[in-house]
Amino acid sequence: MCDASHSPAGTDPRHDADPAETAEWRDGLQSLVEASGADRAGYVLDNLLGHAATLGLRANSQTRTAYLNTIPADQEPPFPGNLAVEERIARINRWNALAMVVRANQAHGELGGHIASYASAADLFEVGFNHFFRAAGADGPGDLVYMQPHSAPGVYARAYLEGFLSDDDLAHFRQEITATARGLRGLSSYPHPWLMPDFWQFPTGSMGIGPINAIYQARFMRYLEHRSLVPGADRKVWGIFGDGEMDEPESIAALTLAAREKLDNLVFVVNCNLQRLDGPVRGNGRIIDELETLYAGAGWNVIKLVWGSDWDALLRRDTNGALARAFANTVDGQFQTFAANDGAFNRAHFFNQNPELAALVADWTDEAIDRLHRGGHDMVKIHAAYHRAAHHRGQPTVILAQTKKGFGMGTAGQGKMTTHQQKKLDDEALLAFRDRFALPISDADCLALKFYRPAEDSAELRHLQARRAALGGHIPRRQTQAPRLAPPAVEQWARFALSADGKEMSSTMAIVRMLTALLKDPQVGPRIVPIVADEARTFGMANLFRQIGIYSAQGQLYEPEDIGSVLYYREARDGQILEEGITEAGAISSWTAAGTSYSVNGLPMLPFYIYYSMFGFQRIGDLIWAAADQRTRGFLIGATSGRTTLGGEGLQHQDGSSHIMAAAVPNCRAYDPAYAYEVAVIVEYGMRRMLDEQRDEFFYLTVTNENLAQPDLPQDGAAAEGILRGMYRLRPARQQAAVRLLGAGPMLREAEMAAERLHAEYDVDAEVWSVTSFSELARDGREAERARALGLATAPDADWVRACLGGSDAPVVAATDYVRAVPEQIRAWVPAPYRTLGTDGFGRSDTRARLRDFFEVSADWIVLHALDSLGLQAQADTLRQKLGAKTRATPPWAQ
Ligand SMILES: Cc1ncc(C[n+]2csc(CCOP(=O)(O)OP(=O)(O)O)c2C)c(N)n1
Ligand SMILES: [Mg+2]
Repeated sequence: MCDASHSPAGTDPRHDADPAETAEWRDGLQSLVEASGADRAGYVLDNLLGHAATLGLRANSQTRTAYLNTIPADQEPPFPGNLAVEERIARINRWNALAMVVRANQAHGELGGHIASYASAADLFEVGFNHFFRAAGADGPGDLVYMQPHSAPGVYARAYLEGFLSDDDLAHFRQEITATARGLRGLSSYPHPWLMPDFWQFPTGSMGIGPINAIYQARFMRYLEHRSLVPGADRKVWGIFGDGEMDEPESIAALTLAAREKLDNLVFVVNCNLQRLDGPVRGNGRIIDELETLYAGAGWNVIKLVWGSDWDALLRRDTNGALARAFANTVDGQFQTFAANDGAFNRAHFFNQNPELAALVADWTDEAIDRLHRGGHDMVKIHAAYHRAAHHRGQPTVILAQTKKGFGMGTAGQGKMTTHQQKKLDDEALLAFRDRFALPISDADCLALKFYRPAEDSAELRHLQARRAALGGHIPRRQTQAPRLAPPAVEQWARFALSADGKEMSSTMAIVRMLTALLKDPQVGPRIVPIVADEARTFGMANLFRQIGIYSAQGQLYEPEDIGSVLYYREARDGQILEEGITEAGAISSWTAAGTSYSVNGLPMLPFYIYYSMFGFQRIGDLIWAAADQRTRGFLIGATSGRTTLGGEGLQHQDGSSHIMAAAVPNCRAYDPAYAYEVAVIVEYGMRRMLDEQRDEFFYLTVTNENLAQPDLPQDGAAAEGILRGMYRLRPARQQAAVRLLGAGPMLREAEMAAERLHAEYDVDAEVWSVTSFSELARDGREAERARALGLATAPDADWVRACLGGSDAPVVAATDYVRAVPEQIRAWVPAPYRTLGTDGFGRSDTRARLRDFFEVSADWIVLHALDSLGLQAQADTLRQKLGAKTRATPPWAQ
């Protein structure tokens, strides 16, 4: 029950010293509303609140309004469509969506799917499709719609009526593999651009990703406009999300950003069916009120859409505010119970609470009470809310629409605790559903779950096609064509790295220098989007502040403290850097928006998101997974990285695992280069693959802040191929290698030192290989093995690992700054005894040298394992002593 102080209809006598005076002020406001209208009264109220703040009054600012619609009935614009026809279309979609799920489940019991979510959201979708969601076409670039994932069946049902999905498609909901085997196409359970590249644009399946991606998408649109890369357009980002989904931190993490940046191109529709999967979202409170406070507090325009038109008559009758008081005293758990029960129950338990309420419906039948709609099931009210949202200026808008979960599923599901996972309906429930929505489907067709599509010249299809034609065509539709962009020749931006001539430099410094040079390229330069999450100075990128500016929609309203410096902190409306502040989730969302611009805007952009590698895959791996699904093209730069190389940093920063996680993302190409020239070769290759060849893949590079004497790119030509395929021979043996040392990233130097020591101190001839990517090597190995097993004509003679290490059985020792699982990936293809050294365990914040010794990856340890592999025990014993082997019984990963 709600605190009386929140009651809009009265004051709380316990805290009111002068109720008569309070009433006068209230009456004054009431008169203003009556005389000048709600907008004017709202303005005056805001003005007074602003003034109150200047007087130092502690106004308990009310971001919570009554549990009523924000838009009064008399302010609704006329409904422009054909209500009866549009309601019939929605009913047909409800049926086809339901039939799709139940059919898939009947055929294969393990195939799930959701009915209740779309059942509650159908009208919210339909009004959007009929009146608001514009497709890309001659009239403009089109709107972008982030759709609730488990409402996908409804979106497919709509596409079926529009004629761009077929009966066969619908019959293969959740059967992508079966369908492909039959030469058909299956429909993925959730929005999935990887599986349905010409249909879905945004993968929203993991709750929270849709909302945050949508916000940064709307922000990126502005960025492109402000940088004059696209013309200004009245283009909107819509998002239809669940009320339960709002509990995800990502959903609400960027609300203030959206308001701060005045993203009036953004509209959230939160389907408040009051339930999530297990039960009520806020059984003991009201989610709509809570979200109103949250969004209004963050600076959004909030539209509550709580009650349908048929409540208006009751509210007009209710001159004493009894209804508003009853709403204020009813919690969501109770509203859910009302949703699950019929008119008689609602009369007995809601209206009969007191005589005033009972009187309101005294002359109503139970059926009429049963038909009282919630706001999110009333197309006229939904239209009014969308219309206001679409025309609102200066703020993003959220529409909080109250619905019933499982609407129309009757006793089989409406408002039931278990409705979320309902995917079976018995015959009786199917027939009841058909009758409830008056669908012209015979008993036999109903029980056979036949899809229903009215005749092409029916009123429904003609109307629907006309509406979509007026809005530019079908949606969702993903654009796959984009212009190619030829990257500049590597010598233009990385000569310093290719011919480094032994100069000392870290690979982090090298990549920043490359980026700085690339930014000057007339073709690619303007398309680069450098993204940082408050770490630009860490990576030596402060020079870019002045050079290309930090994007800020407002420009720079202050004189920066360091204005006199050549590197001053320059914010500009056409600034190019996205400085996101400390939000990796936000930064990766920007990266995704930029990296999919080739599709969304037909304008290829090239994002470089540069961050501490530990705060990437580990922190926001699911957002990266969604970006991969979304076919994002761009660079992720783990700078700085490594578990021992980041010595002295906060322990949480030390990364020993990101390469394992990156290896699991199918279209991520992950590299751990050691030298600046390797970085150059990989960046050049990445640009060529993504911008020119337009492959849907992205590149992950880890670089480090360890200064190294940088050698030149070996001139033999084989190095470049090896760098890209994952390994190449850096130092040949003097005569014949007795042992082969593999070093990755910062451990390459250790391997080189180990080779020297093996030669000088033990007379062991060692060759050294630079491994730039264990994951690429492993992929290659797997592919070759599979092709051979399948007898495919494309099977290569050997995988790259064997091509490099074959022809000798000299032992191989690999060292990495990551966990051993990284080099272990290639064990199957190493044709000799193989040892892997890595950094398993928790880090320490000690010096690099001590860390490398602690984790047993330093040159000494590489030497020890080389000697041990060769059976040179006497020599190994001396070294064991030097390393204090006896005191090291517990391995580092157990400490
Ligand atoms: C990150 C994540 N966690 C859990 C789920 C599983 N899941 C799918 S839908 C759902 C409930 C959604 O409730 P709500 O957002 O209120 O949507 P409704 O179905 O009620 O419209 C859950 C828990 C998921 N998809 N993603
Ligand atoms: Mg819900």
